[in-house]
Amino acid sequence: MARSLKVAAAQMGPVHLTSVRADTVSRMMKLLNSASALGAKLVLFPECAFTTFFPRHLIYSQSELDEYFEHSDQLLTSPNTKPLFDEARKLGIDISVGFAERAEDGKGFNTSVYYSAKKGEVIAKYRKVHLPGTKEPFENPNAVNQLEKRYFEPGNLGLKAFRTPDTIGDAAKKASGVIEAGKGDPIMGMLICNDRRWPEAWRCYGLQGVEVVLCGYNTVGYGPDLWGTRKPMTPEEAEKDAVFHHKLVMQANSYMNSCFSISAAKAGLEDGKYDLIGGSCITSPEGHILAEAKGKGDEIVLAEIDLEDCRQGKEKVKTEKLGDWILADIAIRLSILIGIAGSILTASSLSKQALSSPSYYHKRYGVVDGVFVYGAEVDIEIGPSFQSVEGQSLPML
Ligand code: CDT
Repeated sequence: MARSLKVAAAQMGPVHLTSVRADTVSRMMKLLNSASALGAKLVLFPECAFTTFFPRHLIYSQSELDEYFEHSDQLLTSPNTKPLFDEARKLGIDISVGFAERAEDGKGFNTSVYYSAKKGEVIAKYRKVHLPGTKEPFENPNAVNQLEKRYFEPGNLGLKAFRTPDTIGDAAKKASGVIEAGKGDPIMGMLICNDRRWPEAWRCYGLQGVEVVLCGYNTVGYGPDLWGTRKPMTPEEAEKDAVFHHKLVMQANSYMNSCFSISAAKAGLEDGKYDLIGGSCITSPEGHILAEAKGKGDEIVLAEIDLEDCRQGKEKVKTEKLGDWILADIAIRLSILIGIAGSILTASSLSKQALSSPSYYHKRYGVVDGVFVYGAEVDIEIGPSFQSVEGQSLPML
């Protein structure tokens, strides 16, 4: 049985420091209407979609900074954001959108929500785990800054997959007593920009049976202070490379986790200075690009996807069996032992070292209630990606 739906990335051109919020929201509503006319049932907007990517700027004034933030419980009522959600409800389109979140305790997060049009409410929230950049600006006055670590805390909600009710017509419902493998409501997960470069972030979702990963982004094409340089590059070469790496991670991780992905850029020359890449795209579980943006302005990227296409890879190609992981675990332990033969480290400090070294991240797999999850054996000191994921699982229906 096909489980098809039309999905879209709403790529946005630049939003400037001087942009008026109502105008930006109007642009977003226009994109939503275009997607609706094409039959989309889900539209993804970029990271921090409502404003310029303000972490480029050193802002001292709290009141000025507050202009860029929203409270997540006020998204559906604040004049800054309400019109977009109202339009989504009216059109019957689910949306996922990124914004700077001010939490009740005053902390800032780089957040994405998923809004269900059918329910008329936000049904999932994700806070970006991998915050790039620095707390303080670079000394070079011409550098591209990314002060995310200054304005945001690392996400503390984990990477929880969720189902999106009523996005496909004939999904089997548990409540009806009919449980057919792979026939339920779609399973989705959210990443934000830099998260997409971390395989363990994807794997957290992959191990929960994710079918569609949503990722909004603001990625600068040329920022040698920020990215570091392997070799000198012209801005044009650097941008080409940045687009290449964006597509590489979307395609490769879709393939490795047998899921679709949708990515939506804020693109173009923001604040007259920061050239953001385009490349918004929709990828298949086989790693192919199904649709991609043509330019760097406001644009809808649309594809019809059949979630059934996720199953072959999940069930036949990349099946995870306990025995396989025990063997992998033994192999990793042996290679550690051989690698440090002669060292005075004890076996227990060895295994601690293995866990804290990125190259041994495989060890972080574990089994909780019969389901493979990340972080089952490790604690949150190991790395930000593993926060709060212990025990969270969403077996495929
Ligand atoms: N917004 C965001 O996360 N941008 C980052 C820039 C990386 S800077 C080293 C990205 O991964 O695209």
